[in-house]
Amino acid sequence: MCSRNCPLEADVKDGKVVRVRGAVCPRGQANLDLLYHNDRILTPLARAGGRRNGKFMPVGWDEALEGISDRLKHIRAQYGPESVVFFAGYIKEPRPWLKRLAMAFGTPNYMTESSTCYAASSVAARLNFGCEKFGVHDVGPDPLTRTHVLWATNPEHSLIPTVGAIYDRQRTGMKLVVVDCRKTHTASRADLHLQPHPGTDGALALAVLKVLFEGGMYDHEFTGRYIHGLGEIRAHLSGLSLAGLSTSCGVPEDLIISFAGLVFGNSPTKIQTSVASLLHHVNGVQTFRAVSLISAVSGNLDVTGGNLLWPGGVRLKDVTMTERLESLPPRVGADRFPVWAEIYPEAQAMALPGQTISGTPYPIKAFVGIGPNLMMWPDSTRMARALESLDLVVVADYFHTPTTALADYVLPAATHFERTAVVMRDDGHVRLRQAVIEPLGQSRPDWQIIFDLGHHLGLAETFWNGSLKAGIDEWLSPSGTTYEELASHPEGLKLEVPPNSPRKYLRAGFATPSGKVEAYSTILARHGFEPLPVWEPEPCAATPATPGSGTSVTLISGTRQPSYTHSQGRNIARLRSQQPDPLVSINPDDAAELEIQEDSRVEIATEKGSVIMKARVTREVPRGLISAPHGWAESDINRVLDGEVLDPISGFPCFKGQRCTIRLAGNAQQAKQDSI
Ligand SMILES: Nc1nc2c(c(=O)[nH]1)N[C@H]1C(S)=C(S)[C@@H](COP(=O)(O)OP(=O)(O)OC[C@H]3O[C@@H](n4cnc5c(=O)[nH]c(N)nc54)[C@H](O)[C@@H]3O)O[C@H]1N2
Ligand SMILES: Nc1nc2c(c(=O)[nH]1)N[C@H]1C(S)=C(S)[C@@H](COP(=O)(O)OP(=O)(O)OC[C@H]3O[C@@H](n4cnc5c(=O)[nH]c(N)nc54)[C@H](O)[C@@H]3O)O[C@H]1N2
Ligand code: SF4
Ligand SMILES: [Mo]
Repeated sequence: MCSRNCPLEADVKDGKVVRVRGAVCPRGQANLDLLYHNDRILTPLARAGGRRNGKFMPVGWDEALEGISDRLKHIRAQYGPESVVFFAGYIKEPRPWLKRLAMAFGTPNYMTESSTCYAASSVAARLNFGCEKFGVHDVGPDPLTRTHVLWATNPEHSLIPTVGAIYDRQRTGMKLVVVDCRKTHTASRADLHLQPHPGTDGALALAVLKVLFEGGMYDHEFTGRYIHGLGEIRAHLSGLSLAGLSTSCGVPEDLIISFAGLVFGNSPTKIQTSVASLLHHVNGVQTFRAVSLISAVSGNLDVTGGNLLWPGGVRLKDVTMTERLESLPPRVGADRFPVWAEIYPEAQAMALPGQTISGTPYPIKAFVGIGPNLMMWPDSTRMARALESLDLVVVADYFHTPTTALADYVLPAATHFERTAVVMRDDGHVRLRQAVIEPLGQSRPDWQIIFDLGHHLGLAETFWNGSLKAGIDEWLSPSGTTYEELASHPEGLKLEVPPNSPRKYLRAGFATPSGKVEAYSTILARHGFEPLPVWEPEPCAATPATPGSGTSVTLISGTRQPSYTHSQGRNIARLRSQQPDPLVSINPDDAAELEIQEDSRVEIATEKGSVIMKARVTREVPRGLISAPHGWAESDINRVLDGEVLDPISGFPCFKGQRCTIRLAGNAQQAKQDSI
């Protein structure tokens, strides 16, 4: 049900799944409620009557696919193929096929939810180390790890199956450090909790680097031989004062010094970072670069028990036709985010609403989305307006959502029980997860929707004439296995992958332009950005709210909720009963000043809009900070966020750290006045 792809066992009787075993989290335990939910969309739908009025009529697949492909061809002829966007939401499985469709159709505008998730960490890892991942893969401590750092990630809610191992290791002597601007349950169990203001982790990381260098706590040989820009970064750090950095991030100096001492003195140290919170900032890429340099400087990069760099996984053939990108017009966002465009082979979806509404640098006319959710975008009202303005919107989903309401065609997607996919792990474990039942109603797997669309667009051969098996075989061709072989090994196979051995750089250096770890990024310099991982306060989060200043606070949005995946699951009673309402966390002292109590209805507002949530009064958040969940259709926090506050390097939005006001909501205020 989420991208961890935990193995489950399904008992099937008379074509019906009757029981699921092995689910390790609340969402997994609700699998059957999803599969057999009464509200599932089970036939293709076409908009009926007026424009975007939310009314639909059932149509046959052929009619839907012909209608969609005719309009796509027409739009391509009139405005050029680049005016068509193919988008995938959180779901990962259909992505290679969808990108292939976009490239074969002729548009560079394939984009995904990765425009807000993970990809900016990959951009930072490429800039620093020339590799795809740092700190976000291979989660949890290794057996040799002595200090484990959870940096802006809260696995108790976001990586539930992995958290037990962390506490087990802590019990046997491993030190746990949590860097989180909230005092989470995990933070309260940590040996050290550093609590920076949101968006100031870059200042904290520079402070740690300063202490490491100036205290002689660094790997002299590695830094001397393998860091490009060593002199420049050391000079930059010398010019900063520890006291100043400590004030900027709000972490006391003695804690910063203890942290640096553990990182170096209690090695190997492994840093596990968020793929989201650290990067949901205007300074996200530079922050991530500074954080990951701590590993390189302290002698923990690419060592066992520290941060081994990802050596690459199962060998696969690129079936996405990504090489075509070079000959196609520039992608959405390429002009604004040239570093992203150079490193990450997708369009930047955060630039989509602006370009759609303005029509510059070129018009966008159609959007075909596999599980898209307009509430993913900051300033989601603007994203809704953008979709409304298009000539064609197609959405494949399980359920009706605020996004399907704006669609011309809604296509019924089959769930993971009803579709076959290859599931792979970084260590080379590969399994074919076969459909266990036929798709309900007329629903179809996403891959099939994409292959079928390809067929109707005259690309049948490109899509193996509809054969998933042939597509998977081509994809797997360099891997040493086939669809058939996987099908006969339901438990999966362990394929040969490059070994995750330490110090891989000894052979050929790092795959950066200089061949070294780039503290001074030659790629950033070439694009006119500051090449050192400097920290600058975010324009939206320059200062924490002054205690007692009334209603103006800093907002972090989207900390994960254990029972839900993003916007999903609110319609599943079993999950809804666990988390019935959107709860915004507020410090008791702030709450008292604003006469907000537990469960009070409160209004969170900016000039973009406002939402109502229920208050959760808790010391988990410090004064001046509130934390609100995302993905609630009636209380969509992204309505209040500014969609143009973006990291100039990655295009990632500032979901954490924008300013807003909070107060008792209208009728709660009225009730209070009435009772006076
Ligand atoms: N149950 C559940 N699990 C999920 C998901 C889900 O929707 N539901 N989504 C999955 C996805 S796609 C993702 S990206 C991951 C994300 O999961 P995580 O990486 O764990 O991210 P978050 O829960 O957003 O935030 C983690 C912590 O970061 C802190 N934080 C916020 N801003 C800052 C900051 O500026 N600095 C610091 N130091 N801390 C900060 C928050 O207080 C929070 O406790 O979760 C995945 N797991
Ligand atoms: N304010 C704020 N906003 C955020 C974040 C935040 O922390 N704060 N986090 C960002 C991050 S890290 C992420 S990953 C995104 C989340 O990205 P979203 O794309 O918003 O994620 P979901 O809401 O999980 O899924 C979107 C839709 O996909 C549908 N769906 C699920 N599975 C399938 C499937 O197999 N096939 C099809 N066709 N549809 C399917 C669901 O029903 C849902 O309607 O949100 C981002 N937005
Ligand atoms: S973590 Fe939970 S929702 Fe995700 S795959 Fe595992 S059981 Fe399913
Ligand atoms: Mo994410």
